Amino acid sequence: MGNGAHALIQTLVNAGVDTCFTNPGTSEMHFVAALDDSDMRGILCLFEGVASGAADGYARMAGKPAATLLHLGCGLGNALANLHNARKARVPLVNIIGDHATYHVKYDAQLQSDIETVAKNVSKWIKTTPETTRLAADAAEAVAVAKGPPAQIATLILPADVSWNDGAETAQPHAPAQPPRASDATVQDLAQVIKKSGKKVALLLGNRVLREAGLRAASQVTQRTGAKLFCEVFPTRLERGAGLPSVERIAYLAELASVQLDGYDHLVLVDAKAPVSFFAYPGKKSYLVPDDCTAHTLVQPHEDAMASLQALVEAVGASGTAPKLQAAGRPQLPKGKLNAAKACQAIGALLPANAIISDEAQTSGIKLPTFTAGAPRHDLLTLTGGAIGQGLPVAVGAATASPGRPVLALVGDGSAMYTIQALWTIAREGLDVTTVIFNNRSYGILNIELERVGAETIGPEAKAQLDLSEPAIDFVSMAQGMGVPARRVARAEDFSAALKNAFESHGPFLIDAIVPSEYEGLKLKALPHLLSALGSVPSPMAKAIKKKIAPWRTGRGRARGGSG
Ligand SMILES: Cc1ncc(C[n+]2csc(CCOP(=O)(O)OP(=O)(O)O)c2C)c(N)n1
Ligand SMILES: [Mg+2]
Repeated sequence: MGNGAHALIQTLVNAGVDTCFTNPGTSEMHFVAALDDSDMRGILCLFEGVASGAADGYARMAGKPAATLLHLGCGLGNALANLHNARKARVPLVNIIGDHATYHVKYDAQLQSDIETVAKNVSKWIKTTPETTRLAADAAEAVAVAKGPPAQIATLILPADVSWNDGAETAQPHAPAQPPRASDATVQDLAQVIKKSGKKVALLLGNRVLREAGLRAASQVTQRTGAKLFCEVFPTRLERGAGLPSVERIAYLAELASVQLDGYDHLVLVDAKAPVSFFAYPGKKSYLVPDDCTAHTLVQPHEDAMASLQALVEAVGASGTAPKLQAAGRPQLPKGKLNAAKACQAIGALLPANAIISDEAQTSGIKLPTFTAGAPRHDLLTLTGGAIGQGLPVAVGAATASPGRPVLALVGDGSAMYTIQALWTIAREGLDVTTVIFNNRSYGILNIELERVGAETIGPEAKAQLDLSEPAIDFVSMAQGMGVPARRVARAEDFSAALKNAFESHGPFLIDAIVPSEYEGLKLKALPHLLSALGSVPSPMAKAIKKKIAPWRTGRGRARGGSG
């Protein structure tokens, strides 16, 4: 029998949780001390939001939880935005939060706070272990709950004396869950809906069916029945590229999403929620399923999503149908003054096989789906919960979980500044992460939003809240200061050369890409008017306008902006 911390770590490792993103303090010192004796890998992050985002990225790629180690309520609070993103990503994650010793709580010492209340926002399963003998069992339960289904965040609060006292025994992992698949009645009903002739049907794919097996199965259904394939706006992990079925993402801008969904009689949700607008806007719709369209749910969160989709394939008679696969094809290398679209073009031209893209490029990534559609197959990880500062931490976790796979983090300059400390962890761990900062010296998306919400006057003080140009942020110095080699580029040829180099050499590199904002001047002024017009013009005209705003073809790419 050892102390609580040893038993806790051994229990986590036994249950497959062998990676912990840490930012410890005094109350976690026994956990830290016990790492040396264990098979747990501790990875230090210099801000809790990096640790939580990294655990999210890890889970997306490893398909199993990592742990975070955080310091009391304040440390957990700092981790919250990326825990929120992880909750929306529906990934498994185990928080270990150190707390004061049980007998110390009553003194209301400086760091004393209500940890459970902080955790409640992101975690349904929260337990403060009151004594050492119960710690290992609680840890085993935390991992089982986190794995689900549904996958979720479990938070184990660990008083310091529970951690340092002896008397703990390691607990065995729970048996893996055996989730049921959707009922036969549901599957048969939906098969009838999809096959009903004369009705327009679309499938909206989400979360667990966006990997190869799910995409192939869904494509079999649509190839057999003529239904349309969409996927949710911000997927947790989407496999895409040459040789895989391509799927059109629902647009971030609600007005464009409405055009995409216009005319469908039935929307079949496969592990996805019915689409809603990111925000409410005066006079605009929040719920984006058209009024005369019926939404149907194939699979519940606690059920087996893949098995349910497979049952649907059989029920519509598509078992023998070949899925439609994306052909290989890359764009030319761009030339001249760099802009965001050209950077995306270069990425499409140079992306290595088996890459993982952590996409927080915001407005600068609008052309990314088109230019990478026929690139070698890759995984795309996106900003699931809209809380920015996630792209770099997710890249840390994805690279940790996937040694041997190149990771590309695409990050807006504004977003990068929330969790820039991630670069230090990337350097320290020697992770193969290439970072592109889209340095448009602006909260570009918010310029669009400011026009879009119908603000009456936009004065210099308002504009200053969205402007990052003075002083200009020097990402090269910051990267170098944290051990990441870096280069600033303003021409397309230099961007391509830097990117090629970064892909060819293992390890971290950062490109500070100086680009203009995608939406400026007349284009910015015109956008809200065009978007408003979409709701009141005939459908073919709306589709034509959407093509102008988002010119890439259905099925090859999609319209998307950022997280507003
Ligand atoms: C935690 C959090 N804080 C603030 C915001 C509001 N917000 C959304 S996008 C954005 C600016 C993004 O700027 P950048 O990353 O430079 O991308 P750009 O819009 O310039 O393409 C902000 C501040 C948010 N979504 N989440
Ligand atoms: Mg920006």
